[in-house]
Amino acid sequence: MSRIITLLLFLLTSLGLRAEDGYRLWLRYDRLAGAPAVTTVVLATPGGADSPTLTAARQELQSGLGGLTGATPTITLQKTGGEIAAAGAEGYALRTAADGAVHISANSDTGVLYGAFALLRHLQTGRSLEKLDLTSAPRISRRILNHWDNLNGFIERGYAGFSLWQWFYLPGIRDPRYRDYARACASLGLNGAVLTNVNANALVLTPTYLAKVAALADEFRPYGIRVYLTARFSAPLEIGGLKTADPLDPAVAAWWKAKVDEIYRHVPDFGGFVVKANSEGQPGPQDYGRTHADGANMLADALAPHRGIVMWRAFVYAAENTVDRVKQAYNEFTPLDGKFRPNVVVQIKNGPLDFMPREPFSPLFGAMPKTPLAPELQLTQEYLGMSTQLAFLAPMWKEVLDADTWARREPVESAAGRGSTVARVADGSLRHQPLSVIAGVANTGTDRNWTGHPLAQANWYAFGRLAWDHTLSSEAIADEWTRMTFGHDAKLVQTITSLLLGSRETVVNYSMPLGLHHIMAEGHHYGPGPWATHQRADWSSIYYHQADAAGLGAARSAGGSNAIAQYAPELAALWGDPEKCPENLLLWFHHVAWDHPMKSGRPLWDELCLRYQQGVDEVRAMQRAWVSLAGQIDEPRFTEVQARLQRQADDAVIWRDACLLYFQTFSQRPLPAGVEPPAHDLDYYKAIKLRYAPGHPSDY
Ligand code: GCW
Repeated sequence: MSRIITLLLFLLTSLGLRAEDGYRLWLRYDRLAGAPAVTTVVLATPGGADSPTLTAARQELQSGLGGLTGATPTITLQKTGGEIAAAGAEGYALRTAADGAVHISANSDTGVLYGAFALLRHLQTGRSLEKLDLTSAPRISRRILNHWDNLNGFIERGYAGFSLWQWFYLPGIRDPRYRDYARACASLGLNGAVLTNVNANALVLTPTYLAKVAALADEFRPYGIRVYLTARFSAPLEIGGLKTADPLDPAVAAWWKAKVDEIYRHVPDFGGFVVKANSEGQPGPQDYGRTHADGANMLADALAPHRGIVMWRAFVYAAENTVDRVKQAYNEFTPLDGKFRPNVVVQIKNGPLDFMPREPFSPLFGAMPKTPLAPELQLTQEYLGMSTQLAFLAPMWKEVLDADTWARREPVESAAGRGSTVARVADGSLRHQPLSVIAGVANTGTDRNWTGHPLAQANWYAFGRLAWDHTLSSEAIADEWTRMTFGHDAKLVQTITSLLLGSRETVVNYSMPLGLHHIMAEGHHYGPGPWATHQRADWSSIYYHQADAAGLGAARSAGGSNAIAQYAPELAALWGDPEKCPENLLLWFHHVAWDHPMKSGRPLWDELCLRYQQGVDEVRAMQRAWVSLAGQIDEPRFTEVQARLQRQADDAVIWRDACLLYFQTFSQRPLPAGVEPPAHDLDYYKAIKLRYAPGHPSDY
């Protein structure tokens, strides 16, 4: 047996397929056939002086160019002649000089570091250096990963192991992985990390932990990454000895001011706070009859002298509120527009509900013109199969970022609203707002390959690239990532990119097609649970699908909850009419009769069944596509993806059968031709209890 393995390893090695464990992510610097020689690289900054960031850039270029081209380049430092136009504070210019030297110039050391990674990416993706002349600058200034990591190492909704932050061993013992994390982030231009869960623990603000936070900040600083923390609103009570956390109480404001000053003594470039307040049991200003603005402004005033910011989350809804849950954030936040300090950003999940496989964009993006708004995206696939299933999320994020809010420009232009995309709201260009933020809930953990599913690395990559430049296409991002992570063979690139690009829609099809949402199993959120009822109506699936004998879907147009009215009139007119509403959002906005004719000519019920079947068929096609790459991918990654796709196929069948059998109790219609009959009855699926699923604090 072992002889066979040795032989196999020998064969693979001789084919150039070294065993991969995924640790290197997309920063693989193996020799690339045909890579152009780069003998000299000139790094140019205004000061021309060395720094830890330039050292990091040099080290990366030495190992990267050395590995890719087989020759270590000479790297020199220089002063720039003047400001590099269009590079801004963090951008870079890449240029090949007549003598063949590559110049990386920037207005800051971090810009040079980003330029170094861009040069490496250029080579890794097989592009030529001839006449290279490009300038690139980020469109959004704070590009931040949000880690929902607890101090005990558990990651809420984390499916790739435990927290990367080894709190017990810090500050003295520093895992080399911190540096590799920082390299990966910097390679994409990510410049911030919120270290702690939004369900916050005040302990991280105590001196013992601040020393640990400072150690992580020191590790990340050369890579241009600032640390941020989550602020537990009741911290003055829990660690400050105060009797209240009322934001309008001067003693509370003074406590936070002193605490913030203390943080900056530990971390001089601390980024600021993220706050989840009065949401899902978290404390907040409303506990004292104050508003979100009162709470945010109090913290913002403490941070302002240090140029820190507050990212105040708009993910709020309350059990006792009987208004449609998807309307609640808008109702609470729009009256506060214009009432926040300039260093407050309101951080909004992409959709009005909660990271479902498909939601319309949150109407808040079009409704708070005086406030900087940050999209919060979720890399960790809480509702899209965790790290077990493949779902490449760039297409989902692009769908939101490119969506036109139709928010009026000021002054109103002729084509009022046209072009007021979520991306332009986020990057501040629509209203010339200086502060811009984008946040992504990280999918990283201690798994050797960082993200559990080897292909989920692509979501980290895509988030970083879109945070830098939201105009990049999903196709371009998938192509880059595949070449850097797997190689350049045309069939391989074609196969993997199409797998990636179709995968999110496939998950939609077999789990929540046609605008269905929130019908997953309770607690861990993995797998179907359309029957789920909870003592909280807004945590029950039936609250969202509203299935009955007449039809299916949430009634949110004028005759229903009228959530549609939170959108611009142009959108409300489109989405509010079941005849015009895009079918992929139909059941989000409308309760539709089972026999409602769909665009295909089929009644809703048949269409629904066939979508679920299509999702299953697509996963099977993904499996076949992957298997067709046998021999072209190193064995560890090949086998791991293959196994996960098999699990995904099995789980897709469960989604289809469970949902169709359940909805059939209302529709009373037979499965149309082309849909495989379920292997079990409904009770079987209802009885499935997944125990100890990862990422969820309690059993299930
Ligand atoms: O969807 C919910 C998740 C919670 C999460 C919350 C939030 C961090 O199930 O685990 O808490 O969203 O975004 O605050």
